[in-house]
Amino acid sequence: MQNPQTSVTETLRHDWSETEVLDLFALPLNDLIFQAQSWYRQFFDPNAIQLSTLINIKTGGCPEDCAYCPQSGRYHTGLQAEPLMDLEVVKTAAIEAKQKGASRFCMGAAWRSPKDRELDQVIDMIAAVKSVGLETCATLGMLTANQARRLQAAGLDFYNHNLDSSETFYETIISTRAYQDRLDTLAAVRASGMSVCCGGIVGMGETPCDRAQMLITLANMPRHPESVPINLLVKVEGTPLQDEPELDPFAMVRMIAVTRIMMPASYVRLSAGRMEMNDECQALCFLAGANSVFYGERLLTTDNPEFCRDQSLFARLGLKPLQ
Ligand code: SAM
Ligand code: DTB
Ligand code: SF4
Repeated sequence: MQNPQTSVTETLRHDWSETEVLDLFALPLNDLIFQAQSWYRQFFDPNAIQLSTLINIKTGGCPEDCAYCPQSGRYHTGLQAEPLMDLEVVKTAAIEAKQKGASRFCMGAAWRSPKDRELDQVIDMIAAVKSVGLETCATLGMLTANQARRLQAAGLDFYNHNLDSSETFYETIISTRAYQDRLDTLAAVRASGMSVCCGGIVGMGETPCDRAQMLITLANMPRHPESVPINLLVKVEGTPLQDEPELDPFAMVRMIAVTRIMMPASYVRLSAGRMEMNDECQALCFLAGANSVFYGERLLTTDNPEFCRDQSLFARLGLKPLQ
């Protein structure tokens, strides 16, 4: 745990260079994990894990062309588009998530950006989820400053909006909006007073330089995102990235470790892709400093480990869910 004499803000860095970060990526794995653990233990109980349950409140039919995403209306993934979910269905799912031990409930919508009328409905959902006693998070696409303020006023605790990759690689993955749009939404979220949840995806064909640049953009922000999800690409048939080669599992472990070193006081989430990882790989990710997962049988449109499988993994590793 951190020495109370030193303030957290003094310890955290916002001046990372690409060479420094690439050197971290290139360390022998044992040295990298030792550094990550050393930072991790200054800020967190290393045996506690934060659990967020996801729900897809609006499925498919999205106008954007994100090459990884099964919810883009442009690809033929066999996904049936659905309208915005009823409030009662969301509340029932939140009650189940709470009973199963989640501390946060994250609502995702396949939108480029929400219309104000849609935001009204999400605001009702935020109140319902809060009444269950869960932290709230939403990921609804791009926001204006005013929309961010409205969500904050409604009690939304976190807003998730990922950078996904480096600025240069991003342009090869999404053509319907620019990296700067992402940064603008993140700035609006930060200015509103909500906590920021922002990370990316590995395994899309990016280089270690792209991974380093994405982490530098995050860590060199005036404040680190409170939550950093690291997703392993889920290769969905019908998306342009369906045939991407398998990523070396150790590349995921390294990405988690470097994220932990650069943003030591943030929650680092081992996010999408756990269905493709064995228990040993997940344990290595926790050793590298991941202290959060998506918990529940579905992510947005794809499978995630079942509740009981995760409960047994946490018990075998001695990990205690945070409340
Ligand atoms: N439509 C909103 C947006 O894009 O901002 C919110 C939902 S979107 C599905 C949220 C994030 O999920 C994406 O930014 C991406 O990081 C992640 N994601 C989507 N499809 C994925 C996949 N196949 N594998 C891994 N992560 C994925
Ligand atoms: C995040 O970083 N990962 C989540 C969440 N934020 C919204 C989404 C993962 C989606 C995986 C593919 C799917 O299930 O559609
Ligand atoms: Fe739409 Fe979000 Fe999927 Fe992109 S990631 S296609 S914006 S749902």
